[in-house]
Amino acid sequence: MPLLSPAVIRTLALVGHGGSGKTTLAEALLAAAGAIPAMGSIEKGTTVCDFDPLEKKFQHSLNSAVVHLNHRDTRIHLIDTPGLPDFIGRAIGALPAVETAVVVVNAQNGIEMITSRMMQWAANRELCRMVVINKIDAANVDLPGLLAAIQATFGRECLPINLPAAGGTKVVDCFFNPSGEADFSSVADAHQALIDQVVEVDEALMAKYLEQGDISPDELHAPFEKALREGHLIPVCFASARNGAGIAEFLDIIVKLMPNPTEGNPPQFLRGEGAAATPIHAEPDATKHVLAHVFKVTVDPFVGKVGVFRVHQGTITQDTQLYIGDGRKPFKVTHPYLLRGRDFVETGALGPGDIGAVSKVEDIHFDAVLHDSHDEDHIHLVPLELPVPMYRIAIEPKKRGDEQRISEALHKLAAEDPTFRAEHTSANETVISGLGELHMRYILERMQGQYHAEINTRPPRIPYRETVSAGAEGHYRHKKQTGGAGQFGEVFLRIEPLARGAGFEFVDQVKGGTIPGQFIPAVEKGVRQVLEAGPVAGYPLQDVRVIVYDGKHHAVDSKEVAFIAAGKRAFMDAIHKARPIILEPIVNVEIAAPDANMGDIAGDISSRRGQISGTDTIGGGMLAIKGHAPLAELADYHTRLKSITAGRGSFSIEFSHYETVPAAVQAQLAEEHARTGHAEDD
Ligand SMILES: Nc1nc2c(ncn2[C@@H]2O[C@H](COP(=O)(O)OP(=O)(O)OP(=O)(O)O)[C@@H](O)[C@H]2O)c(=O)[nH]1
Ligand SMILES: [Mg+2]
Repeated sequence: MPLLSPAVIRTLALVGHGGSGKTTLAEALLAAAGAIPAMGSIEKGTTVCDFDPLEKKFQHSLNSAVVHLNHRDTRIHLIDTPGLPDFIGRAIGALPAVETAVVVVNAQNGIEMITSRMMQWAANRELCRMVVINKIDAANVDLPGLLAAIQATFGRECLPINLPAAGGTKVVDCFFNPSGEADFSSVADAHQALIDQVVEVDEALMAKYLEQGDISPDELHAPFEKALREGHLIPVCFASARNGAGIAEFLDIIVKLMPNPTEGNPPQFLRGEGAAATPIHAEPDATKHVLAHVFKVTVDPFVGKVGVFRVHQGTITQDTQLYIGDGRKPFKVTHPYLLRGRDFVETGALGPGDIGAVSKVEDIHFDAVLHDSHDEDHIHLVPLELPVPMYRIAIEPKKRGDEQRISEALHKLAAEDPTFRAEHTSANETVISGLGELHMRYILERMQGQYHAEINTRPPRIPYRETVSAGAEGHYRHKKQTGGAGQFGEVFLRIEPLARGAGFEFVDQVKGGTIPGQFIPAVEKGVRQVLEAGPVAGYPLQDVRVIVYDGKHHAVDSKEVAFIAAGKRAFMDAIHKARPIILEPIVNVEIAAPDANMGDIAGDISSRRGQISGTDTIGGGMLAIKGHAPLAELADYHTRLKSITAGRGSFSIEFSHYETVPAAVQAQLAEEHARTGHAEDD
């Protein structure tokens, strides 16, 4: 395949709520364009885009899938994205790869949570947008009502570009057609409304229009693109992926009206970091240096690591050497591929606007910039607004010896998924986090199915700490006489509480060598052993100062071990007298939720020993609610918020500070430790 001009390339992402029919729509478009002999179905697990075994099992897309098809000498790259909230990171991740976001709305369900979110995310990235109302064949749909709701919610710029006709079995064009019969509304009115909207972005054309009364579609092309770019026009079209209504028409709209790579808003890249970063724009020019952005990475057991990218500038051929971000070592492309679901189609060249893939490149990662000149480094995309993974579970291998395999699997899964994280926590466990229960189930199934890692899960431990709330004296004399050589060391120390977050201080105030200088490190070592597990419930001790001020030694029997033991015991002696307490992490919580749920959310947070500190309106009837609460009280918050807000709420937390736990909690933690802690000591 020779290099195509950007003028004959279109890139679109199908986005929208789960079950709206995106994958089926992609299937219908592939079939209508002759790219596949016949449509597969979700129910049979035979679609091009949901090729993963887990997608077939869940009957939902779990990752973005790329297909290309040809229509009227134009190459269309389509990205089918997941609509389930748990997998939304992969849909957001795909937005920088396209000129147009096609928001698919389920005619049966109307506007849903992800519909609104995607309209907003796409607008934030300045993408051209269009709406497809799918499932117009289904029973009990109110299409005029839905169109009105879309206009009321997303603005008057949402204008029908075709209308259902013949009882929803076909659609009639309203842009090129000045008149015709539709099931509702009027083709003539819709035509008029589109022209009025488009000419508004071009004063000269507006004047001509007012004078002549009509304008040819050719003259409207440039202002149409401008209106799309400016968000002044969001075309709405109707379709049924099931009975084929509006599918051929949708292909024509894509080719004739949707922006090619020179007509959209190019994504913003930055050169450099932080405040010093300067914005740069890629130019869709095949002769310039290569600039491509990796928006999807998969690790396939057969083809290895695959990086899927959008070319924004320059040309990639089999001979191109590409650098990954700031990396110094280029790789040779060798096989540039176009994609069709799971199939790789080798191609001669990928130019601006193309979406392609390379395989077996170890260092490639999500959000990487690929370029072909080593002075073009430090370029990255303006960061994506990805949801922060908040659903956390702790994992451990079922079998000893599997640790390495699990750690490798986690690493590979994290490279694929920007909303999945794995960390080793300060409570000394491996915690994985994602966007919800389904997301975690998917990860665990992959761990087991693909990486043969058998694991147990449980709720993550809370990283409690211990400290003291008063000063106290401590003393210990370590004396042992067993057979020949003895052990002797004696330590006097004093402890003082420090401010929250101050950590630990060790002060040597020994005068006159009562503890010889060479043994002070041993005393400190003994003291530090206690820090690892405090006396109340075995949590690390912090915010305490230890001042060693006196002791005794013996010319022959004083040894390092003796002072380690004495330091440790003297410190423990002091802590018991210094009213030890348990501290718990307090986190800042930010919740996005519908206005109407404010009362329930505030009540729920206060029942969790938390507090709301303020709210901001964020549009779309949503509030940003800020507050704080103990981390320990938020273990099931994900589920709770989901039920309070009927799935519309989301939240994020970040560590704020440590505070003393209530006495009842302290007693309970101490009791649990007494019960289980000793088992570990044996
Ligand atoms: N009646 C009718 N059903 C449809 C149509 N399009 C899709 N469906 C059905 O709707 C269900 C969901 O379709 P999908 O294509 O999986 O929806 P999706 O938007 O890809 O869903 P996610 O992958 O979860 O985001 C399936 O059972 C389809 O058969 C349509 O035009 N009419
Ligand atoms: Mg799908």
